[in-house]
Amino acid sequence: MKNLVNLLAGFVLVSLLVACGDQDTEDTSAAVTTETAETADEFVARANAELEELGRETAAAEWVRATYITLDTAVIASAASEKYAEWHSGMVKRALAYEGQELSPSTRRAIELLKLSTSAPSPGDAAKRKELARITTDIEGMYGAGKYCRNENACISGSELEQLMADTRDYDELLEYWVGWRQIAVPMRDKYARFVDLANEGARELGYSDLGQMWRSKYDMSPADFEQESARLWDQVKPLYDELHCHVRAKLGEVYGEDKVPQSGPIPAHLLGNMWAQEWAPIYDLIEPHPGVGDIDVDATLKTKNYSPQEMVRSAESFYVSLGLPRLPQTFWERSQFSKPRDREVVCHASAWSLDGKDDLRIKMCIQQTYDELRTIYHELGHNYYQHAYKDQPPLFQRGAHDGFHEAIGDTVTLSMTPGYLAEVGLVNASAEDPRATLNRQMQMALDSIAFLPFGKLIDEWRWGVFSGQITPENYNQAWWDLRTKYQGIAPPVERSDADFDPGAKYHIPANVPYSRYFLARILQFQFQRALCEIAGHDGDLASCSIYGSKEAGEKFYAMMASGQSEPWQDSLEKLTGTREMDATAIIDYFDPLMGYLKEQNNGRSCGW
Ligand code: X8Z
Ligand code: ZN
Repeated sequence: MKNLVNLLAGFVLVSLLVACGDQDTEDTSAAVTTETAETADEFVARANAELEELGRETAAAEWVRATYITLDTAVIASAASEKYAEWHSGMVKRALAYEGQELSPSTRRAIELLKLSTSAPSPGDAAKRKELARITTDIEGMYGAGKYCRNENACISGSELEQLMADTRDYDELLEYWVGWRQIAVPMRDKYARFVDLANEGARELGYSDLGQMWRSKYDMSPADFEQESARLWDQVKPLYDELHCHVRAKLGEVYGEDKVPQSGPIPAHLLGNMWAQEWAPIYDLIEPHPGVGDIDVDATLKTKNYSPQEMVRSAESFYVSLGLPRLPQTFWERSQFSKPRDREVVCHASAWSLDGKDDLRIKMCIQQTYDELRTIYHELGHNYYQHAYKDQPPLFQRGAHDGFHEAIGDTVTLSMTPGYLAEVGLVNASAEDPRATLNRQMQMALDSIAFLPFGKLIDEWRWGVFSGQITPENYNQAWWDLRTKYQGIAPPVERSDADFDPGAKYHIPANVPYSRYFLARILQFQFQRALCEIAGHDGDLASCSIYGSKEAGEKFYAMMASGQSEPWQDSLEKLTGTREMDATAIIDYFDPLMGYLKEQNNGRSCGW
């Protein structure tokens, strides 16, 4: 539900509707006059009631669309999105009547969140609203149905290509998949440019200078402060990334040859085990510090024991249950999409949904039998448990404290998937404590957590530039690669042109899901973990802590989730961690042993690009 602010990323925010009966925007002024008879509190109560109903309807349309991509479901989903947009525009206009009035903090917050409750605000003009709804539906569908076809009879879907990028070690074959997948995005470019114009117009009507400024306004601080805050966090973690980059580049140089991986420049973007070079754990086998020491090969167990998708999801659920959280409802098991259907196009990119803001929780994935996928399941259930925890909040507060919190719940839980935990649940063989095994595990985790950080940072930096007009359609691709090289130290393996639209080959761009949330989550998850491990009474270093089975930790974690977005995120963070600031010291401490190793390995190498 690209148009509902949180929808996609995992939670269908849901909300809404209706009815104030009229779907006619032309009568806004009359409506304002009538509605001002409502007090602000009554207005917020009505917004919540309408949001609940409209959200249910929108979520149903979005679910059907995402699990069955056809021309008809595009009509249904864009009609639902248009209806929500119309309601949203009307309500935000009515809310203007309360500006300048003395309101309770909760009412003021609810009105502010109402304004922010879309990631693509529509212009008031009905024709433009319709056009925007259709474009957003279409481009997400283009992504979901995207394939690379070697010839008419040999097409490979996006999720299959992702797996091939993880498993293949042949330079040219990887290049073929990498280039092939990016073909799907070429036809999105003009549509995306139009989307930017329309959504910017909508954002301006709401009083923001552009959509980027609106997105940066969601964090209980000024948009300028948010920009600084994310720059500050990046500066904190950059030294970790630089060491990892240097070492991985050296190893890839050994594997592919220094002619292919020059040791003083950026790494070719297709060699890192991931279609977008965003997480590198699939190439762990090339980087493993102590080959074969300690069993962390969960992939092998999943395959040998032939885990079904349901069993993988049960394993994740059991973790949350061990914290004292409830089992997922029966309907979750009946209504979720765990596997890629054979007979129709779907959006495979993983997401977690609350269809009714209550108990109708679901995930939508195309689960494969890998450790990567298992971790994604734990991630998605983090969203579902958050949704479950805040279901008694009014709909306008049924979201994460900020969107990075929503992403961080499941990510935090994956930090507890220690070798001890994995052995306890039969996913690896128990192994004796060995510092070499600890280092191996740290490397495997860093290839995900640390490698991801610059990617997490740059996606929205690109969009901020696009929305502000600093980056124009002719420069979309060049600006994308400038940022990819600046932050990640990677480069396209073949020449790209302005006709290409490589950002469109990454799900969150066509689906219009803001991305800073993932960057923040990768930092917050370690802060959460540090606090939870203390509550769980762990002693020893943070990396060896698993909160599996700790009801005390579960209770505190769940209590934070239950607040939803009813209070500034700083308050929620303080209740759990004792601090009001996001801070990267926990992730830095966590990887301290690995950093020692990397510095040693990089000694004498010339790092940087
Ligand atoms: O999109 C996701 C989740 C759904 S919220 C699977 N993630 C980002 C991505 O895949 O790009 C999780 C990690 C980052
Ligand atoms: Zn997520």
